[in-house]
Formats: sequence, structure tokens, C-alpha cells
Amino acid sequence: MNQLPFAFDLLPATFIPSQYDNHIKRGLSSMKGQFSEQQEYAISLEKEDTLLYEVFEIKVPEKAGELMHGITVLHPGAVGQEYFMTKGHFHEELETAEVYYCLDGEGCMVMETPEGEWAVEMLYPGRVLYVPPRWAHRSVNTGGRDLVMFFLYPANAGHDYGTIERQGFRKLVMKGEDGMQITDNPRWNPAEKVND
Ligand code: S6P
Ligand code: ZN
Repeated sequence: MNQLPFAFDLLPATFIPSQYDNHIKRGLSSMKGQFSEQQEYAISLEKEDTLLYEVFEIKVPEKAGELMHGITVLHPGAVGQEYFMTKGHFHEELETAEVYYCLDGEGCMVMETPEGEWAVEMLYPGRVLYVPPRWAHRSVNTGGRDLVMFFLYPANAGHDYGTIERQGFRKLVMKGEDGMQITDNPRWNPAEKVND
């Protein structure tokens, strides 16, 4: 099937696309094992499966040449001292990139490669972020309101969530005395976890 041209509105009042195909909602329960303060996580989850983020996806055929795009709305909050964040993933087709454009809120993108490089880039309204091929990515809301991002990536990229679910990211973004701080993830140990 060939995609026909289309257009939609994305207005600052809500930044919710005027039309979309999928509305994905992810709550605390989908982040098992990801937050570093596991007891805090268990206590929060027992109270409520709090909604962490929503993705409004505009679907196109999942083949090379097409561009998947949409909006992620990451709500504010924290589990213990660790800010709300997305699951994070590598692209299944590792050699595919992604562009993010921050529309509202404050936060950052935590990134890393299988080769051991890592990076954290700040996100604020008007900020454009290029995530190169091979870089896993997770957004983090370090502010007090929704972090809203437009994203665009090759429609054949696919998502590898399993690697991050097993090994986490090398770096954590935590609440510090004077705002956010980046720390080593003490539980990051891919070799051990892969063989679990
Ligand atoms: C997809 C792109 C975004 C994320 C979204 C939620 O390649 O990076 O649409 O899917 O921000 O994050 P996650 O890690 O749960 O897919
Ligand atoms: Zn992605």
C-alpha cells in the first residue's frame, strides 16, 4: 500500500495532533525493574498504576522510505529521587536515526551505544535533538509540567525494548540538591543480566 499525502494540525494549546492512529499510554507497571529505587517503585505501584507518558502516533506503512512521526507527552513526577522517564529503546534496525523537536516542558534525552559511548542532551521548547543511528534513547522529564516532543524516524526502524529492560541505561537522571544530576547506574551490568 502506498501512503497518500496527508496533513494535520499541531497547535500549542494542547500539542495533541488533530488526528492520530494510535494513542499509547504507559504507566508505572510497564517500567518494572527500570527505576533505581525499587522499594519506592513497588510502594507507588501498589497505590496506583500512575500514567507516566502518552504517545500519539501517526501511522504510515512500516517500510524504508516512509517516516513515522508523532508526539510524546511525558508527565512530571518521580519515583523516589528518579524523574519520570520513558522505557527507552534501541531501534531494531540499529542503523536508523531519529529527530526530536521539543515543544514544551523541560527535560533531557539519555543516550548510549552498544560500544559504550553515552550522552545526555537537554530538551526545552524549541530544542531540536538528533539521535544518530546505534544510539538507544530515553527521555526524562526534569520539570514541573508535561514534556512534549515531536519525533520523526524511519518507518522500518522497529523497536528493541528487551536490551534496555535487561540491562538498563548506563546513566540515571536524578533529583539533586540544585536540580537534576546525572549519576552512574549501579545496576548496569549487561553481561550478568543477559545470562539471567
Ligand atoms: C520511537 C520514538 C518515540 C518513543 C516514545 C516513547 O522510535 O523514540 O516515539 O517511542 O517517546 O518511548 P518508548 O521508549 O516507550 O518507545
Ligand atoms: Zn526511537
